[in-house]
Amino acid sequence: MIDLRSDTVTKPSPQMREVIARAEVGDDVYGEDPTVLALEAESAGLLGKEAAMFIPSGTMGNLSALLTHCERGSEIILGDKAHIFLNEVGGAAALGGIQPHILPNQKDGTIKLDEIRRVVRFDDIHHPPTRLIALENTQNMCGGVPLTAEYTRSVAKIAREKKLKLHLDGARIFNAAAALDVDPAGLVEAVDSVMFCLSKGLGAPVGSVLCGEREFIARARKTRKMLGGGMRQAGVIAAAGLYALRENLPLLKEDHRRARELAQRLEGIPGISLVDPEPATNMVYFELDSNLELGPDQLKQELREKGILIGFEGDRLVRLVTHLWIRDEDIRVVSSVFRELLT
Ligand code: TLP
Repeated sequence: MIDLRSDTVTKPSPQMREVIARAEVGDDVYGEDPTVLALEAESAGLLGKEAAMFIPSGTMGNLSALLTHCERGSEIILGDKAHIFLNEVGGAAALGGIQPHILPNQKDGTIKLDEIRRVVRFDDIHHPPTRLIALENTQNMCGGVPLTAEYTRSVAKIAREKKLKLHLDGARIFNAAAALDVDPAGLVEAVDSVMFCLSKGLGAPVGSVLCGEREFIARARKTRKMLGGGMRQAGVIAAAGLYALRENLPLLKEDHRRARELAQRLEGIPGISLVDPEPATNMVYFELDSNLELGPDQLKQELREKGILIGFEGDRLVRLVTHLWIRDEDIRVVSSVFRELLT
C-alpha cells in the first residue's frame, strides 16, 4: 500500500527496532528511566529550552500545556484551523473548562496581529480572563505551511504586553525548520511552551515532547500524571524517539521535495485544484471539483483497489502526506493513477 493519509502511519524501521530492543529502562514516574531522561535532555537542547517532558501523544502534550497554563473559566486565543480547536475532541473545554476564542487563520497559517490584540479581554466583571495564545507550526490545515520566527516573535510581543503565555503546537516544528532552512530553536525562542511529535515525519511509533522553562515542566509533570500519562519503563519508546531525532530528522527535506514533485505532477489533471502548487513541507492539499463524474467516496475506493490510501479533510478537500515510507517511485505511480482515474 502507498499510504498518503498521514505521516503518522510510518512504522519503525528494522534499525529503529534494534535500538528499541537494546534500550536501557527504569521507572519514569520516579524519574529513573535513563533513556527517557536522555530524550528529554536532547529535545530541550535542540529547541533551546530549559526542560522537556516525554508524553504519549501530541494531543496529550497540547492538553498538558493548556491545563498547566490556564485555570478553569479562562480563555485561550487560537486559530479556527488549529488542531487543538478542530481535532482534539474539545479536551481543553471538556477537561479543563477552558473556553476557546477562535480567530480566522489566514492562508499562510498566521492569525492577524491586530485581531489578536483586539480580542484579549480587559478586566471586567463579565469577562473570562484571557490566559494563553496558541499557534501551530507547521499549520496543518492551512496546507502544512511554516510560520516564521519573526511572526512568532510578533505574537509573543503581544503576549508579553498583555501578560499572557504563548504555546506552540509544534507537532511538525522540524518540518517548519527544514522548509525555512533555519535552526528550530530560533523558531520557538519566543514561546513559553512548545510540543513536538516524534511519531509523525520523524518516524517513531509513539511519543511527543513538551518543552519549556524548568518550573513550567515541573508543573506539567503533575498535569500529565493527572491525565494518566505517567509512563513506567517508557525507555523502549523513548529510544525510538532518540533514534528518530538523530537519524530521521535530516531526511524531512526529502519528504518536502517529494511533496513538491507530487504537486507538480498533479497540477493540470482535470478535476484537481491544488491549494498550493508549491507546498512548503510534506502536505499536498487539493479540492476535487464538484462536477467530477467520480465522487469522493468512489475515488477513495478506486484508489484503494489500486493500492493507494488518501485522506479527506473536508467533503472534497484531499490531503496527501509524504513521509519516510514514500519513495520517488510512489510519487510517479500515484500521479499516474490519479491521471488515469480522472481523465
Ligand atoms: N494530526 C493528525 C490528525 O489528528 C489530523 C494528522 O494526521 O495530521 N497537532 C497537530 C498539528 C497535528 O497535526 C496532530 C495530529 C496533533 C497535534 C496530535 O498528535 P497525536 O495524533 O499524537 O495526538
